[in-house]
Amino acid sequence: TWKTAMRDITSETPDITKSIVHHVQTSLARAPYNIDDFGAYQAAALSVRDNLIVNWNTTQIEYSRKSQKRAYYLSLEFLMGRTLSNALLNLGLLDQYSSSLSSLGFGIEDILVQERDAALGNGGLGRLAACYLDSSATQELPVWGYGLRYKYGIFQQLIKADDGSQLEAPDPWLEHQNPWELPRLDVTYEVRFYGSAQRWGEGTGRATWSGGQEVLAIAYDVMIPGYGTRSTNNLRLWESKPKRGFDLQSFNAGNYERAVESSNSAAAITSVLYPNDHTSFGKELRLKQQYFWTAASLADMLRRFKNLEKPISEFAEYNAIQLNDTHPTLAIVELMRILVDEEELSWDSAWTIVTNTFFFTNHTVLPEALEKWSVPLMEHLLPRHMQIIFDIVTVEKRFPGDRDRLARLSLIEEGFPKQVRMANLAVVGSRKVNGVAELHSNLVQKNLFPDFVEFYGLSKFGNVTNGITPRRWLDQCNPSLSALITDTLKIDRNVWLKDLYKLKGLLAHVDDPQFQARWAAVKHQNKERLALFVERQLGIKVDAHALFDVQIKRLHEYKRQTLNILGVIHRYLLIKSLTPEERKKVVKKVVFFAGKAAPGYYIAKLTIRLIVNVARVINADPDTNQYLSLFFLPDYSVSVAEILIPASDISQHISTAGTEASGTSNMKFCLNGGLLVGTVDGANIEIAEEVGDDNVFFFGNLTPDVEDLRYRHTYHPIPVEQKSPALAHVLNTVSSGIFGSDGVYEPLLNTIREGDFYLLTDDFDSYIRALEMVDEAYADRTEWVKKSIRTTAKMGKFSSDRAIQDYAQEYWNIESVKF
Ligand code: 26Q
Repeated sequence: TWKTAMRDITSETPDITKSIVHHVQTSLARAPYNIDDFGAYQAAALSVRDNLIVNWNTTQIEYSRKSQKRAYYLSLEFLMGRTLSNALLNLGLLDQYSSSLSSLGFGIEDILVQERDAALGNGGLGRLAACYLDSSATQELPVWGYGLRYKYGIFQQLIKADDGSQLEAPDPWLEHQNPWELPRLDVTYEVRFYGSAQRWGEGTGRATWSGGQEVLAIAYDVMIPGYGTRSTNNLRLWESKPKRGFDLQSFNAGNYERAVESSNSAAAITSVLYPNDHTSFGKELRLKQQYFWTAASLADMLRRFKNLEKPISEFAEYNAIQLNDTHPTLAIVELMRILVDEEELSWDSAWTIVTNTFFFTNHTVLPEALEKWSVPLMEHLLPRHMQIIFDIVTVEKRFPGDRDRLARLSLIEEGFPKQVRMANLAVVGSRKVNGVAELHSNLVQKNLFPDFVEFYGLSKFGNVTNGITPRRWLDQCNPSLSALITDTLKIDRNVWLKDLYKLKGLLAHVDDPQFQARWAAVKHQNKERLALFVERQLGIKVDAHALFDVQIKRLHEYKRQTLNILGVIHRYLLIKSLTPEERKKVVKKVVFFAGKAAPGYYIAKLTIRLIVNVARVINADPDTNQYLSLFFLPDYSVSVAEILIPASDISQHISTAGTEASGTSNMKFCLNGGLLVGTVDGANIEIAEEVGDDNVFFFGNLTPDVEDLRYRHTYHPIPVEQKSPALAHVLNTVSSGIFGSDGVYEPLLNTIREGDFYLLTDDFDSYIRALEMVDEAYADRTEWVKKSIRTTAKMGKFSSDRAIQDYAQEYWNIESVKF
């Protein structure tokens, strides 16, 4: 216990133990004998942080000394999850901290789970940014992230006990001090809003922007350690603060409300992460977030560049800026403003610098996700930027073309009000544009920006298939599998975790019965771990011998969780119709769902409600519940994913073909030996190319057919009864009220009966067939284990190390900094 440890501290005590105890007594100002698990977590974190700070400092000094080109990853989301376990792994200190904590009377597992997730993101896009930071640091690349330090991350999801619907609660993740950030109260910038812009210098395009409101941006630095290197990169997050405490004049005049008004509005900018993904609303506060963040980040980059004492014309030779979707597109305009108005460069030389600096990644082709901002709002909030956008438009108009084509190329969409198309602006202002998987990148070229492809040529458009970090998504979340792999490959973990292609060495062992048995045992152990987690969360026992089937992602119609739950109901009705004798032949299955719905997304929330209520009925049915059970795990997060992914036998990635840009959890499941049930969409296609078609359960219509099918839904509709009697039966069963009466689900069911934009009626039968194939394959357990091994073995391509290399070489042109 702590008491003994304290008394026993001698010169023999390991330094780590001393350091933990030291932080209890100093940083935490607590007595070591009354420390709980949370206090022990805090002390251990502070002690680990000391190591990170030293490495971080050394790295940043080296970057400055070497003056090489740097890259900046601008993302409004960084979905980091927990840090302590990752920092310990990357520093190579896990075993030492584990034994120090144990000598102090604590189990490392109990300590690690004390940490709250840093959940500054919605889903795929935010988690991708986090994986890319890990890979950049690991490869010793001079890459910084820039984002916002939201006071509240993605909302906490609660499931209402009475009707099973989603409730949202705030996520006050900074309630306790955050040991992973360094407040840089001295690194601040002033960011202007509103005011007016006055043109000057005839023909130069210059202007002065003045007046309005000024808000202070304060830097908080999050340390990003690389794996197996001292290289420690920086993620700089901005917090907003009023420039002056409050308006003293109003205060003295007795108008207290007015006195704090503007200071409140300044603090509000970084108060909360917007919880919508794939819908752009046009809220003023969101636009404020985007400008606040891009302005502060660019000012910071410029200050750093000026320290190099190079001519401003060389800016793009020293800086590459990656735009994570259109959210930071204003950075293009802001850099123009700085170069033209403040550096007094000519418009053309400024534009050359800008278009050599920026790179733009698109993450979705869904039209409702494409950002547009109303011109009047922009004129009001950012008058100078609106002028610059109009000037870019004028310059672009110099190029020939017919009127329709020019309209499609235009940055401004006609209408009431007129709108700025951020994606077009991002394309025009960037050196290169990329999608996130082969299919998606083709759709970006053919459907989203065909006129720009014609205009600029294909060389401006590329593909970088997404990747995931194998450190978090294999070694950390699945230590037993990692250990088995190391043991089998007979090479250091350090080596294969940095060169994931090494996994193909597992193929040589695929027929070894002993290895197969160990592989299966690891999967089973992970299923037991998940079963225990579910029992603690929901109080229901789970049979770990059943097939585990998982779908975890944001709730969205295009991702078709509805298809999955209707499939579950189909299976339930089928089992129910069997005799007890027949039932014994059924493959036992447990289905897991998790994911959040945007608070205003009515249909997605209704889907959650249906899943929860179907689960209540199915799990309580004694005829079937040993063959089929169903769980909706509330409050999905990175940490929950770390438990679910290693435990899956199959996972579902069943978006309507052509709608899921890439998907990244598909990669995580396969890396952990889980097989995919999926449509021919996003990165599923490239995964199948790597692991082999026989190891993926594909179904459904293909992308080229989607347009035609939708056309037929609109102009030649066929009733569900005719198209898929099985689906019609399921829909009628839901309507009949056995999962809740009063017709609550009708609006959801009607999206399928009428219009069926996401083509559930077209894909249902082949989906059910794919699941039957899963059952058949799972019955031959040896073959199944081989499929599982082969899948993991062929996942080398999907390391985010490969993706970051692609960006570093093909886009940013940066080199690693070794020291
Ligand atoms: C835009 C404007 C206003 C408010 C919110 C937004 C917004 C926020 C988040 C729009 C989109 C997002 C997130 C998109 C996203 O996560 N896309 C996913 O990106 C992954 C990484 O590339 C892909 O794997 C997924 O396929 C893609 O859906």
